[in-house]
Amino acid sequence: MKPLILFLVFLLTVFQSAGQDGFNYDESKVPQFKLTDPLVFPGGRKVRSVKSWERRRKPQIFNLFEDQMFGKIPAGLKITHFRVLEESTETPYKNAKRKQVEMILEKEGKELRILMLIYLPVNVPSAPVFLGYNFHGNHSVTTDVEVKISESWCNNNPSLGIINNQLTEQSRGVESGRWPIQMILDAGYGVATIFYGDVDPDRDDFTDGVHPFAYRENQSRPLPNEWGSIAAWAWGLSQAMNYLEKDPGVDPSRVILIGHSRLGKTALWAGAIDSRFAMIISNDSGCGGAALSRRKFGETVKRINTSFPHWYCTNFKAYNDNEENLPFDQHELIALLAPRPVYIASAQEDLWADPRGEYLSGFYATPVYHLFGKNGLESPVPPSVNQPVMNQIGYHIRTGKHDITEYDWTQYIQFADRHLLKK
Ligand code: GTR
Repeated sequence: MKPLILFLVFLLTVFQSAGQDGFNYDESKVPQFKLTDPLVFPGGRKVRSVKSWERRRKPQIFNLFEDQMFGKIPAGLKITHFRVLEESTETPYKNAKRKQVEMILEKEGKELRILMLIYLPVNVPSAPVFLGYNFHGNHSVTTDVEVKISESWCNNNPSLGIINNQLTEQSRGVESGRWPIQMILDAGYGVATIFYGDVDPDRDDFTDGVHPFAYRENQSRPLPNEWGSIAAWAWGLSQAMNYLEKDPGVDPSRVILIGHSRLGKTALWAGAIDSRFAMIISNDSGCGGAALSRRKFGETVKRINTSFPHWYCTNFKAYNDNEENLPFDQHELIALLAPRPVYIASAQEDLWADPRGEYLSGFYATPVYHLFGKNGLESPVPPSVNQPVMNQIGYHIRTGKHDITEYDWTQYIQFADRHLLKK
């Protein structure tokens, strides 16, 4: 009996030290690493002024992210028409106005149609707005029966009524817990959301969504340095901004990007490509989002490029098992957003997304915020759970799992009040 128990203990130890599925969740096994310094030019010269950051160093870092990770977005590709399909104050919410806007890209007889759902507080003449994608259709964020159902391809999810890759009536309201619309409106903010599959279905197929609209003759997928799906989704947010800038109910100088998980990765890149966004929120964005890649804690570059080969550009695959040779790390993605307020959030049980790595990105981006005279995440040690930090960079780690909750939204509203509310 005894040898058997010893053997089982041995097996358990081997299993635990390997980590679940062979991924590392043990802080003591995080490799030693040296980060690239956003404030040092490749030749070793230091960035000492906002001017030299803005004119020279920031474009260098941006170009590397574009060329090696997210892929170049084709210049000049734009939504050709915006159509307000309907607007009404008859909604399930108090003091609210709903608008549904169709964004159409028309080119050579082909069309891409993207639906945006907007709720605005009627008592605010020109409202700040949270803009973000949803995973399962605009109708999934609300019980409002007037909200249209997208016909775009969606990953099957029978428990949400998504079969044959089509959204259905059954998924109305299923994500309303993630979108506390009344609370957002009551705080004086609007909310605008789009089903991400309308811009590019989330699958490794470059014949659908927006990509084909930019192909040259005989091209059937992006070149190694051309846009993957995350860059395509980021493009869509800029297009939405083109509409919001013209909507009289919206204050375009106070549009806040928000995204959870892969859509948090998207929000960060969208903020980097488009300086019109006033604030950026990354909720549990993890690997390829806010988390430092060199820590190799939880999800890794290789794993993300294998499970989701279409998210980043082909060049990014050169860093599979090769994070130390990345010419940047994710702290520099945060630095690209400076001096705008940015909030990074983690969840305690979401080890896959490396909460500590998400915090450290904000910490290592902080010297760039200092250049602008702003405070970021000043301590090398993350705060305790449910103890938000709110400088120009905000951060919290809440109890619970990978999700976006009312607790998260409560902090985002407070952070937005602090930075964007007109006194
Ligand atoms: C996971 C992926 C993460 C995260 C997440 C999500 O499967 O590994 O990087 O993006 O999906 O978007 O929910």
